[in-house]
Amino acid sequence: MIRHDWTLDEIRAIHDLPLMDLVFRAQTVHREHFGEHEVQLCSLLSIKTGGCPEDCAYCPQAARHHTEVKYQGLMAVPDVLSAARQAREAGATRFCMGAAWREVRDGAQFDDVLAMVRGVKALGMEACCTLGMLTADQAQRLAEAGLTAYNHNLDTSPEFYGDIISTRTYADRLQTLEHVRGAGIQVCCGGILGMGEGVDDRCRMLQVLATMAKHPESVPINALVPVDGTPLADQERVTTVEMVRVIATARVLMPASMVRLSAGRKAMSEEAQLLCMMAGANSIFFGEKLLTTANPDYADDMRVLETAGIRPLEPRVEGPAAP
Ligand code: SAM
Ligand code: DTB
Ligand code: SF4
Repeated sequence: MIRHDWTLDEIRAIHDLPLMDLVFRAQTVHREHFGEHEVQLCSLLSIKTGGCPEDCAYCPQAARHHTEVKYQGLMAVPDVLSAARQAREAGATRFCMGAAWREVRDGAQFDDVLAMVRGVKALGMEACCTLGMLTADQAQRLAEAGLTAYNHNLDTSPEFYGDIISTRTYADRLQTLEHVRGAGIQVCCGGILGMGEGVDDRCRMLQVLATMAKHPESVPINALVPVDGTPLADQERVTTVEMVRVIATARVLMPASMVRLSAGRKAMSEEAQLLCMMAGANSIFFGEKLLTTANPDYADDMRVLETAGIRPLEPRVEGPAAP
């Protein structure tokens, strides 16, 4: 049964269960909805990098943070599609394109992004974008281009949000998510752990997600990658158990959603990553880079999955099969 009325107390009680009970419960729910030992491999590409006017405290791409990220304007459509083709050959079934924009603006650049979406879909992959805020009309145009999902994270609880971002509000975020939903595009929405938030903030964020009229189909859980030059550069890393608790809780609350173990894997041991998968994570980003920061080696990832008997998810989207 999928519930949409979780209270904060209920969520906190699940989160705080003894770890064995929590992981057992999450595993049980996971097996009811995802029978196979499968993990979806997604590939991420930064199609426009750096120079962002927003002030997200975690982000190396904010212009006001002096980081090593180099500005790069919107990539050309053929270059993006050749990266997508390579990702498909390496086993990705979903290709996610990220742009360091505050919001989408209509014009030639957005038209290019629509062409990228059409091209990725034509390769037989799921297409996902994260481009900042969207209007209802822009969401509609992305839907018409065939976009599978739109990523727009809440990042944290409504209460802690103001400590992290001041240039746009929680309500702005929720509105973009409504536009995505309204256009019939799948919602990909999650957050980041390790920004100095409390356990209640983590549970509150999960509550906002799990009480939506329709749960996000995709819930990325990122561990903060602290980047020099950002205000969060010196944050302590989250522990494995903290990650596992949030992933397991997300799995219990949103049984049918893909829970994605997203940023931060590079700093996690293989065993820690496998524990996250046992707790309900069923997708990872693979490839040497996330948007601007490092990700584990491809060969290492494949070895870990293979030794654990975890299979990469087969493509499910119609379109030409991978060679
Ligand atoms: N500019 C768009 C936006 O913010 O909606 C899209 C790109 S933005 C980089 C996508 C997401 O990446 C953010 O919402 C945040 O959750 C995640 N992210 C960014 N920097 C991160 C970091 N240093 N560690 C973990 N996650 C991060
Ligand atoms: C998400 O939640 N995590 C991805 C994806 N959505 C776009 C991004 C992670 C970015 C990590 C920092 C970087 O590499 O710049
Ligand atoms: Fe800009 Fe997105 Fe980074 Fe915020 S997270 S600074 S909106 S690129």
